[in-house]
Amino acid sequence: MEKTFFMIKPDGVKRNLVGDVVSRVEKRGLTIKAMKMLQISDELAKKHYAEHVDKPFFSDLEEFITSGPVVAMVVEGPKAIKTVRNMMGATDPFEAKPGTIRGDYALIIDENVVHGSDSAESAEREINLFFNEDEIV
Ligand code: RTP
Ligand code: MG
Repeated sequence: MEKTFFMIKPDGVKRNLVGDVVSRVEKRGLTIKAMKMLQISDELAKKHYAEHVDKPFFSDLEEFITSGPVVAMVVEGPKAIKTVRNMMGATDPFEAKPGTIRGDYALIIDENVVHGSDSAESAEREINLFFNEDEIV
């Protein structure tokens, strides 16, 4: 069993996709171990996307990810990190295959509905950034 951090971004919440995205995770057979809605601060955005702070797109990314509430989750299952990444589809929705979340619900890279940890190290770091131990069931 493996845990990953998964998040519905502000565009997904605004577009009322929370139920559908959560349903996909549940129907796949993954287990939701923690879930909460929150608004990401500039400080948390810089920590969460630490690997991107020096990239040219970071200011747009920060503005977007702090623009409204998100739904953050800890998701568990066999190979959960890669499984969730596969369910998300490619970063650029134009490249994302139909049947993936981004391939079904998004058009542009700046608003791609979901985030998922990309490695075991990221998963541990991101889970600890968003959740206290006692919030994970
Ligand atoms: P995420 O972290 O949000 O799950 O997305 P990801 O792993 O698929 O992609 P990543 O490389 O980590 O990029 C984080 C977010 O930054 C935006 N981005 N824009 N304009 C660009 O070239 C560019 N590259 C990345 C995307 O919104 C991406 O989700
Ligand atoms: Mg990423």
